[in-house]
Amino acid sequence: MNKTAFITGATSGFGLAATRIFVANGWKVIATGRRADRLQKLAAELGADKLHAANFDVRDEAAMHAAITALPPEFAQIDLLVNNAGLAQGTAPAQSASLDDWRTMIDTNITALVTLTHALLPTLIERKGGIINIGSVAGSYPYPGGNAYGGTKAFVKQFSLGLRSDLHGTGVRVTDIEPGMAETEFTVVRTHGDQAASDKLYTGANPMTAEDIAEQIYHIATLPPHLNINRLEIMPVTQSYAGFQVFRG
Ligand code: NDP
Ligand code: 8X3
Repeated sequence: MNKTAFITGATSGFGLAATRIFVANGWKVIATGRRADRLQKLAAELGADKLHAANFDVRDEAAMHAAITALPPEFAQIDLLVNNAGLAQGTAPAQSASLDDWRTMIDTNITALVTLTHALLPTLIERKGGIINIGSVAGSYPYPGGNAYGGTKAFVKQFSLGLRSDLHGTGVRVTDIEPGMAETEFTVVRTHGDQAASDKLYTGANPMTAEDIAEQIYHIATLPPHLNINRLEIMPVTQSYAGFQVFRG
């Protein structure tokens, strides 16, 4: 086992939990995020021979390319890209949502994801590697206030399926994991720092954990090479569908 994973958004939530699982199973991980202090702590915990900390904002294309160019040779042969860095901003209806929030989600969840994928595709093809994108149930099912966030995750789903098509015959696997409710820092970020709102959402709901999703990422990455899970939609048992709404004026 001498495989390397490039995991974006490894300072928190799914990306952090996945980094720990991959390293525990003998992988090397390039862990990315903006919070350098967290990445340094993680490198100290897991070992600099196992974890390379790449500290950049995924929306900064020049910084992204510089981080890739600066990879030490022992981390440069990438077998797996986990496009996990992402966020929701706001829960307001479209008519009162912040355009800045929408642009942040599009820049992070779409533009950065395709930019990084484009940069790493040659290596992934050479290594017959894999791409695991983190979509969301919000990309398939609309809900009030989901507007642009759901739109970005619908893009991730369709882009993932399109990559499958284009990578036909290369041996590269592509999966879109589409989680429902999981307790991470996601809702604190979405509410611009409202920990009480986050606690209220998750309390008593028995949501998924970061580890639940990280285990799925690892499982998919280590399936026999002739298998490809195209999409994995996964929810806590406590979450389901609510149907259509009708307005009577
Ligand atoms: P967290 O907020 O806990 O983690 C998000 C990660 O993304 C952090 O490591 C953060 O790092 C990174 N990130 C965000 N913006 C940037 C940026 N501009 N540049 C670099 N890194 C960035 O949330 P989750 O773990 O829950 O979210 C991970 C993914 O899962 C996201 O794509 C989210 O949309 C998706 N998702 C989450 C669900 C949930 O219920 N939690 C359900 C379905 C999908 P840093 O801030 O240090 O830069
Ligand atoms: C996050 C899940 O249901 O909050 O992608 O949109 S949800």
